[in-house]
Amino acid sequence: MRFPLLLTLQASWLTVCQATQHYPTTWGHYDLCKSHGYTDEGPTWYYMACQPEAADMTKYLKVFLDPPNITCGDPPETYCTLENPYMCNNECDTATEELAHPPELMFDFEGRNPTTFWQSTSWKKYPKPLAVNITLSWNKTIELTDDIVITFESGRPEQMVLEKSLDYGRSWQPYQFYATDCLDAFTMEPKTVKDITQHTLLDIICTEEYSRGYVWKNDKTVRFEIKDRFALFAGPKLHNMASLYGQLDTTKNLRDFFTITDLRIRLLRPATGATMVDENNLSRYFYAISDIKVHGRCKCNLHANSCIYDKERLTCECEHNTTGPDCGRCKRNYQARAWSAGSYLPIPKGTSNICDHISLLFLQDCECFSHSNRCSYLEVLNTVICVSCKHNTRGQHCQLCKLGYYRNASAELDDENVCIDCNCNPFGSDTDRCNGTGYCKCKEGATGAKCHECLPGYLWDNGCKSRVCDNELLRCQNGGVCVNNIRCQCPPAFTGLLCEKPRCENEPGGCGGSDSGQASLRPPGLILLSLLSVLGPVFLVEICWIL
Ligand SMILES: [Ca+2]
Repeated sequence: MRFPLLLTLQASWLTVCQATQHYPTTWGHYDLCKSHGYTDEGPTWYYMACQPEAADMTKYLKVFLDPPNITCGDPPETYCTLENPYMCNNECDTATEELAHPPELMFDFEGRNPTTFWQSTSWKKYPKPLAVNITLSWNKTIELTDDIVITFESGRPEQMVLEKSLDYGRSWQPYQFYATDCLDAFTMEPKTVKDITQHTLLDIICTEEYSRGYVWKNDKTVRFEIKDRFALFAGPKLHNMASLYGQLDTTKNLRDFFTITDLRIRLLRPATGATMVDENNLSRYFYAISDIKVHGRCKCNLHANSCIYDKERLTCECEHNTTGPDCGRCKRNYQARAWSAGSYLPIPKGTSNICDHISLLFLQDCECFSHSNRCSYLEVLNTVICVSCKHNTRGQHCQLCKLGYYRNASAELDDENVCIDCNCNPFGSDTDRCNGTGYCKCKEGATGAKCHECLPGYLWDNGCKSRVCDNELLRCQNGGVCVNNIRCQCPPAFTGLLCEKPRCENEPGGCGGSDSGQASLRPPGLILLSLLSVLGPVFLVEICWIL
């Protein structure tokens, strides 16, 4: 069963090889996202940078006019020609299909005679400007691949701006200014695309090339020259696309320059011919556009070779484990490394920069020093962390000690005993945490590594208290009286901090003598108990030892 499958795979690989040979080898065609191949371990995929083919993008746009009622024909109007004010046979009427000029006619199939075109109302409100914005929206990032060509049915406008948006119409930047007199209209020096160099490619110019009046009646088009700009890098006949692709790859500004989500044609002043505006015949002045050409391709960040139009929306068919309308992020569980766009380089197949499954990352980065065998992927940080660290460890790699534990300097990181309990005395220390050498932070009066002892002048009572004695608590033993809470004034027969010791103990012969008689006053066990209640359990060991 396996053998025929391999043959099929091999056959398709051969087809792929043959297919790619049709294209020039000097620059990539980027039409394949992956192909089958073989390694010593068996069949495998090879991934390549890929992009959809360039296409006529006007099929996928939505057009908006501003003002919305600027299209002619409601009410019906008759227009005169610019050249001859007495030739008035151009009728516009939205109610009659043959006489209507809706915006769609800018994008229908051309080649018919007569042409079909959109037309505006005439300049009835002169001298108020006749301004129209025509917005073309794709709701998708598009990379332009050819000149934008606008064909006017009437005279070309005397002032116009072509603008682009890269953020779905939120902000706009000019692409090019067009005027019969650039200085007068936009206070810009007139230039042509020929004045642009590699270094000034991103400069926005004003051109007078496309605004000459009716003398050039056959000049009907207004262009935005994409190919001339490409040629600055790729040579006059675009024979060196590798150079262009290399530039596009490395210069984000350049790439963005040719990328749009929307275009806006701002018609600011219609053609008026060589003369002054004839106020008695304003129906000579209007805009009419028969065709708009926009060629480009879906921007898929070199992660897709096709783009589908579904439910009036363009979407890249993402490969390389990417997703999103522009393949702009890695698919869930494929974020083993940060997303990046594919690259045209090296020519001819580029680099796919595919998104890897995070299990690959797990293998590489799930290092928990034997304190855990489980990792989890944190999308926000694009990193892998150990889960459920044991042996009182914590941290991304279980390389730190839990709070309340400190690092055992003599143990390796993967030792079960790498973290030691701080064991801070809960009464004597501020927190249960200690420093790197096991020392706890003590409260006032307490001391010792674990804060389990008292400084001189302090007495242990669930922590170190500055008072030595207290009459209410009757700390002073055997009838002693507490003086200013700092010392016990003992009756003559007793001594010690709390008068707990019969004085006879210090005398020669001890308390065995008949004159001492102190032992009968309190049984030693009772003394011990009271002592314990004062000194706390910390001294228990020493006391037991004394006993
Ligand atoms: Ca048309």
